[in-house]
Amino acid sequence: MIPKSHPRYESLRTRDLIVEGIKKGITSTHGLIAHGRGEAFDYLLGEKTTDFAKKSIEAASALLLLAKYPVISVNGNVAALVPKELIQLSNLLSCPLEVNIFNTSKNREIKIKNYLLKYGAKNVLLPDKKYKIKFLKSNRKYVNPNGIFKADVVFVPLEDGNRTGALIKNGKKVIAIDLNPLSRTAQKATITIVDNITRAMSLLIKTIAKYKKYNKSKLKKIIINYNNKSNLKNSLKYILQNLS
Ligand code: PTJ
Repeated sequence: MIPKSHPRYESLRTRDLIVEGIKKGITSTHGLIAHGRGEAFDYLLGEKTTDFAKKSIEAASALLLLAKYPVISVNGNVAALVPKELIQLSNLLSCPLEVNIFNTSKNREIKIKNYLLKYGAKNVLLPDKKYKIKFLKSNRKYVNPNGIFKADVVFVPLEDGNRTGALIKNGKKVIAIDLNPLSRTAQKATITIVDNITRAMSLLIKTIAKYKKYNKSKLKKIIINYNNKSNLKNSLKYILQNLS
């Protein structure tokens, strides 16, 4: 048990969640490396949600509310870190959660699904080998016909490289959470939230709950006034300032 008074409590707590995820069979061992990479960037960001990330969260909330068929993609790391928040988000948007993992394992896909169902998820989809998105070679190409296959907006919490670009080429809009503003996912997404998923999810949920009262034109204005490229540049400048 980590004492709450420990100066690195939050970091140690999230490390434990990833280790527990591996023990439960939902997180890949590669997830440890991914997590370490994220932690390094979080350190450079001062381990807090920046004003730039807040702007991205506002734009992402508007885009998710305007979407005709949004879908939340779930991998082994996010299932371990934020299971309750993923379910809250899917309930708020009345949209499915879809398991989509990079490190191929049918067993782990089923375990992630069951884990989310145990936490109260209503609709968890698994990939179907009969349905693929184009321009992608990895296991992530397999999708569910009632999920990512027909989605117009895909919410992609932290993950590796090239799927975001492929989803965009398949005509979808992508919202990504990634602590590394230089990653391919961050660079290719329609909206990139450069923040730790453990902080960003609750703010995203709160913002969507607030924006639910807004009309379409107000939501569209929020998106029009948002520029992902300059937001990414500002995140990098912020890191550089912290370094100097
Ligand atoms: O469960 P699977 O098989 O789908 O595998 C999932 C991982 C995450 C292991 C896989 O997608 C992978 O290898 O990812 P990468 O290439 O290591 O990339 C993960 C990205 O997420 C990196 O850019 C990290 O900086 C970022 N990241 C890691 N932890 C967090 C994060 N971003 C936000 N919040 C975090 N907590």
